[in-house]
Amino acid sequence: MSQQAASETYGHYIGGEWTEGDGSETFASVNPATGEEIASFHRGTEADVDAALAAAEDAFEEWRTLSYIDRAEYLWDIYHELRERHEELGEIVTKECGKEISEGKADVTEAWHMVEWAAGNARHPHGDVVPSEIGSKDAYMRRKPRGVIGCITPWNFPVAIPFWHMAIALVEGNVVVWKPAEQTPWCGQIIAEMMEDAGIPEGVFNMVQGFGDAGAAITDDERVDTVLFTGSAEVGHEIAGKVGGEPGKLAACEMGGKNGIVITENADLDVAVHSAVMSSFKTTGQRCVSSERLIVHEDVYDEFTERYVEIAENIAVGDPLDADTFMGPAIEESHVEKIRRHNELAEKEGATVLVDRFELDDDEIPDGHEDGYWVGPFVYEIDYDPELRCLKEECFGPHVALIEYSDDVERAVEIHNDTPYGLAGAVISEDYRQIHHFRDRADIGLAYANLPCIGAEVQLPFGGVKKSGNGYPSAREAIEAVTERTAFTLNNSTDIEMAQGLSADIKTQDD
Ligand code: UN1
Repeated sequence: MSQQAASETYGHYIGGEWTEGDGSETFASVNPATGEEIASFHRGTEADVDAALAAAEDAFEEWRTLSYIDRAEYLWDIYHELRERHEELGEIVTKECGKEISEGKADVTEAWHMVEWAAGNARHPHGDVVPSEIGSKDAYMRRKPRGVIGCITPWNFPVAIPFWHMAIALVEGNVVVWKPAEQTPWCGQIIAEMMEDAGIPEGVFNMVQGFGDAGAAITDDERVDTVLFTGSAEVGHEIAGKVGGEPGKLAACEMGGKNGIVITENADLDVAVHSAVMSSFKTTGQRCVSSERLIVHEDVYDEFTERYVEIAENIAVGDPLDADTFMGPAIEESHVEKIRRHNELAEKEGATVLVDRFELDDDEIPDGHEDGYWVGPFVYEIDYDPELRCLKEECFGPHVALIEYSDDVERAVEIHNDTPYGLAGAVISEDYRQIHHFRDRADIGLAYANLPCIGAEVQLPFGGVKKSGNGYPSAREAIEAVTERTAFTLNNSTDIEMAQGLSADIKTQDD
């Protein structure tokens, strides 16, 4: 499928074949900036997932016997295609999920970075040579693929995150059954076409389009060895809970955050305002790393607030295909309603609203985009109180609390850590001691200093603590979730000699 979506209804990719699947229902991909339908897709059923898992299982034996480097060759083709089609695919991302065009293109760039990392890593060492207590023994840590990997990916990075999961899983010798987000099936279709174009052997990669029921059919099936999930905390915890009860099965879940930025009395306020605006409003606040809490020292609070509010009042919300836009629409109508509920909750809990552009004026909505899912910034100040739900619950929108603090950075970090989440955060300060305190004591997986808390590069571990994730961050560490380690020991002698001083003498009754 090219950039011109066609009128046919697209299907699933199972066992190397395109299929309409077993169900009769279809669903549409909708452009959130216009409300227009882009294309129609068959909705996957349990039977479709069953067929995909069977195809994957059949393909595993042959795929795992290829060398790492041969498997990576398929991925290099995809790497080149992603680069060659950068502009076109960036526009598709923007049309399907509403991120402004530089973000649409960055999504594709992040995808090829991950493919490059995973395919390049095929030529890097994959285990360790480990010393033995016994001179005649060689000990190694070796890896082998786990088998069938179920991948469930979100709409907000519809090209990048599928490759976070699948590039690594495939190069490591696993087979994949993938369900793209129901909001971004067009990106799913294109990625599946790329896998087909690259000649990935049949059954090694399978895609089932659909909703949560298809996702649950993947995660619940005993043929799945690892579930890789990126998405909402509700779904992620359900998956982690269920899979945790199944011996031998693993779930690596990356979920949301209630991310905070600490702006100390020693902050450079240009850096602070720039970082905060980027963190709260890029992607219309719909990154799992977006910041919804700004924790600002009383000495700089008034100046920071004035400058931040001035930008929030004027930030360009509009057509995401227009290069002058900073914020596109929300993903769907129900998400606009969710953002409304969070804004209302903050007001109910005593917030002083400083910017309320939730309902944009008619003249702010570009022509022809009246049916888009528009929201603007909502900024409020509120006194810190550990009981406040608005400071703890993730909105996933341009919904930002300003919290003033006194005292030292220790106090700011205490407030910062008072959420059930722990994904990303930043400190803005010119004082290295404050920076290091934040680095060491903020309960998060991704910590930044004098930067926005978004925009991680793929070669870093990406993942959170507490409610944000269960410890299998992307890139190198994701390999842990899709491989088994074997401790392999070889005796080079004909004598058997044991470690720990354990006797190897066999004694009989005659001794
Ligand atoms: C997400 O927020 O859902 O760090 C993923 C970033 C991106 C990935 C974000 N590289 O902002």
